[in-house]
Amino acid sequence: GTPQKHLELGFQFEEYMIGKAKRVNQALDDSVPLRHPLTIHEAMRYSLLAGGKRVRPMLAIASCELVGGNEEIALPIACAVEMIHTMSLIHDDLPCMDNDNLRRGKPTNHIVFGEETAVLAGDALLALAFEHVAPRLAKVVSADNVVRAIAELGAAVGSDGLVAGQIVDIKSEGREVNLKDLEYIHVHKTAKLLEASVVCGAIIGGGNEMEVERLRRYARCVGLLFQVVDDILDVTRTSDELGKTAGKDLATDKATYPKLMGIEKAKEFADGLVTKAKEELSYFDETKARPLYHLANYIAYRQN
Ligand code: GRG
Repeated sequence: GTPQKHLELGFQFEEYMIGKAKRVNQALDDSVPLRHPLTIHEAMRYSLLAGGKRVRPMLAIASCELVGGNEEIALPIACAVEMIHTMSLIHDDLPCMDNDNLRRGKPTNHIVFGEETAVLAGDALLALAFEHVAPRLAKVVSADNVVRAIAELGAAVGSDGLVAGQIVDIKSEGREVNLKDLEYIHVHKTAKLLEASVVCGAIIGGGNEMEVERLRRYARCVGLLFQVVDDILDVTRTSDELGKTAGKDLATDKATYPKLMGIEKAKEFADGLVTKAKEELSYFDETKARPLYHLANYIAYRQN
């Protein structure tokens, strides 16, 4: 079906997203009270509350709701994945990594607070993610499922997850990157945490093995899709802005999908991924699966 069809059925995706984002932002705000030592908590709050899209929390909540859970029980895991995401952005922006001055339209953490504090703010947010989630989950699900969710989160971060993607990305700088390398980087840097968000949501919501597995496959497609679309947007955005046919990425060394397969093939690849993601959802009740269906569309057709 088309997005319109779902709207006709009375589901307002934008309202859904705005409502969830509000709830998540409030919970994140509460999760790091300003206290001694002031600098570190200011630095953590600065990046955590800098206004990201909150895609990962929304995936966690929607997945939890799909298998029978609710927003309330998904909130701790929703916060945890955003804390992890934020810390990865802080570290990614550091001078020793990407050396970026701007993030989410604001000066990066190390620009505002200095490098030492930015490193520590990232470390503290990573630790907080686990500290925050464990006791709260233990109140609503079995100890077994708490352990499963926490292991899933850990795996998404570590040397088979985000860190793997980042190290391969860094080490491939200045070298020729083929499609297989590029996919490895994106699956690890981006898809793993999206996958953990969805899977943890499903575990907390009480999903059975088959449901968790379907949702994992949905998330893998959406995760890769996220990056392919990002690459495409980089090209179209820049060429729109400059009124040129070639975008920024085509001019730099960084490997991207449009660069390696051409813009048309990259768009076809993205279409295939969104179709596959939706196929995984077809196993679930159509009405209940609407938020995840729309989230896949949102990721596929977003403009930023
Ligand atoms: C995780 C221990 C640990 C260290 C960090 C730096 C690093 C290792 C990994 C890099 C991970 C990274 C920056 C991946 C890119 C992820 C990505 C797609 C970011 C953009 O996400 P959006 O569009 O951003 O959801 P907003 O700002 O909306 O939240």
